[in-house]
Amino acid sequence: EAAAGYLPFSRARIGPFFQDQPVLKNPFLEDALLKGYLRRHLPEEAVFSDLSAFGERLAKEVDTWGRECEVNPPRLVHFDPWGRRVDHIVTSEAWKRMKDLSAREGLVAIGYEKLFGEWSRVYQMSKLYIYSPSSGLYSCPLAMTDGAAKVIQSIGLPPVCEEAFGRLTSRQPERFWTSGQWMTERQGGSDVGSGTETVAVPQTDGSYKLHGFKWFTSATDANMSLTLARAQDSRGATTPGSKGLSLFYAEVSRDEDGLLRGIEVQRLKEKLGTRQMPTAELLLDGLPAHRLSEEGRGVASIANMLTITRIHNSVSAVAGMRRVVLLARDYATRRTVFGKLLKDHPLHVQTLARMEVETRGAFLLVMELCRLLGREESGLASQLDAHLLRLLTPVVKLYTGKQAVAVISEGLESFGGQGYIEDTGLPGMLRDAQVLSIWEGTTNVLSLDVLRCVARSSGMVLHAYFTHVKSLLAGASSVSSLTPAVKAVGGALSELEEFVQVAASKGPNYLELASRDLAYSLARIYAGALLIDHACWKEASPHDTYAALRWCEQDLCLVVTKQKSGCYESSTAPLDSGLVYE
Ligand code: UCC
Ligand code: FAD
Repeated sequence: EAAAGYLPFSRARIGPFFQDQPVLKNPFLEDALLKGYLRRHLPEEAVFSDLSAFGERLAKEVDTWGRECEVNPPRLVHFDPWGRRVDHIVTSEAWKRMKDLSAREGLVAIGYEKLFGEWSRVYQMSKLYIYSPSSGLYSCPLAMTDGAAKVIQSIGLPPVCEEAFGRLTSRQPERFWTSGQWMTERQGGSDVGSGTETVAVPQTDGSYKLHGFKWFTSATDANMSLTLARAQDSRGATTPGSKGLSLFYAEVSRDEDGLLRGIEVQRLKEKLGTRQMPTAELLLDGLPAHRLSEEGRGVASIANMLTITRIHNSVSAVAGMRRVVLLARDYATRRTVFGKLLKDHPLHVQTLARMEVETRGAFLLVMELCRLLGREESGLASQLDAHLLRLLTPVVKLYTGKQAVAVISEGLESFGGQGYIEDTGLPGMLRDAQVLSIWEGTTNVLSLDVLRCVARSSGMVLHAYFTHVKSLLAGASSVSSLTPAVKAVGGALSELEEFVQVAASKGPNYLELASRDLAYSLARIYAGALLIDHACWKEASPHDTYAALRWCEQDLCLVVTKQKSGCYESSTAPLDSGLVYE
């Protein structure tokens, strides 16, 4: 061609080379650890065939809907053409299809049908795990829907929301409802007790009308919501603080004129990520509602919802990590640099392997939560299981939320410059991950929740933790290939036990400063034990052993490493403050 006068890049020619894009294959079939975990614990043909078929559909069809949700984000129409206030949140066709799909696939229902007994939650969450990164953030309303169903069920299906429960857990698209979770007000999303200004005015029929301003309400196209407010007494007075909060159920409905009953949508938030989903500011102006909790028991009553949504959050975090690893490893088979494919550059593959190890540890943590939840809901949970579920829920949420950002950020880099290009769909993954450590309790707030549950259980949750990790390690004592990992986890566990005893005598300020590192240590040690345990399974592969060994090379008990530098002592707080405000 050169002889014939061919000039590459001349005029309209843009060069002959085009980079292959990474291809999403069936996310169930591609996930060795997920399949292994299920083969070990839930080897039901029905589960495998359902997840295989769903995975195929995700790769072939649904993933593009997810992208469509991002490209066509929701918008708010305040007024109709004739000036009437309508407050319509207009969502994309793809977002609506996600709702139908979620119902048909039973993404909430599976957890309540309990066809697989104590393993039903593992099945449900496995399905959500492969769905989440393709869901266009529909995973968010599903989390809140599941959480609302759990609350309603746990308070004994009161008649006023029996119908709602049926809808939240329905597989029929035309019946299926989603729920919101309106807790955050302008004065505080973490400090709900002081921050809630919404008042509930009692009506003569026993119901209430809510007046207040909800500052963050996600997936606001929901059919109902659970929310917190202060019930007024007969003199119109309310009780301040957390003790004045009650839990309310409200339906989102329109009157004969098409106007929202008791709600004005002030605006939709402009967000770093989660743009696929509407997040609104709502003025509640006489919203009809029913009180579900005893007066003053609002926070304790919504805690069941928090447990479920925090587990969903963890599932989504690990799902994001898994997805970026799947795409990155595919890309490494297509991209050639310095004369060979990326997959043949050991340093690149080492980077991918480190992401894989992080993902595996996080995955087993999340599945452990689902296992414990399933046991609790089937009435099989021992006291130890119940303690573990309470302790691990904040630990796993906070740990995986942070890990997701780190792993997905590394994942983007593995595509080079293309990882930064908007219409590859990759940057959205990082944006969406960033929220996972903020909503449903920030990292610090959840670290303090760990202290709360330790204190409220008089240390029993930690006792359960130590007992269980030791039993996992005991099962591996005869497996020589795992000896270094078992030693590392065992050593870290002893250090942690010692730390807990010393810290308890130091008082609350010391514990507060240690709480975040404590939570990280709890997560790393437990994940190490789970990786070891999984590698001991008779059908485990050598890769499972390798993953356990690699995980356990890191500082597993960083609370002790940090303690040695004295950074939790009372003298540190003014030093930190001085440094920050210099
Ligand atoms: O962000 C939100 C939605 C986002 C969209 C959905 C995403 C879902 C994932 C999707 C993935 C893609 S909704 C807003 C979420 N907001 C939060 O998470 C609030 C964060 N703040 C906290 O968690 C605080 O620690 C508070 C609000 C719980 C603190 O409240 P109090 O009242 O000051 O705390 P107290 O006094 O310590 O606790 C009051 C009661 C106690 O019960 P009793 O009185 O029986 O001892 C506590 O034991 O509540 C109980 N309690 C709990 N129980 C408090 N926290 C818990 C808990 N986590 N589990 C069980
Ligand atoms: P703050 O509490 O002001 O936190 C600021 C900083 O202070 C954080 O770093 C935090 O860790 C730290 N901090 C707070 N307390 C302590 C403490 N005691 N010790 C040490 N550090 C502390 N809420 C809903 O109710 N419903 C929704 O649907 C919803 N959707 C959301 C969607 C998006 C996209 C986002 C971003 C938020 C959403 N939220 C929703 C709100 C979210 O739950 C809150 O933003 C979150 O809980 C944090 O509360 P805050 O914004 O008041 O932050």
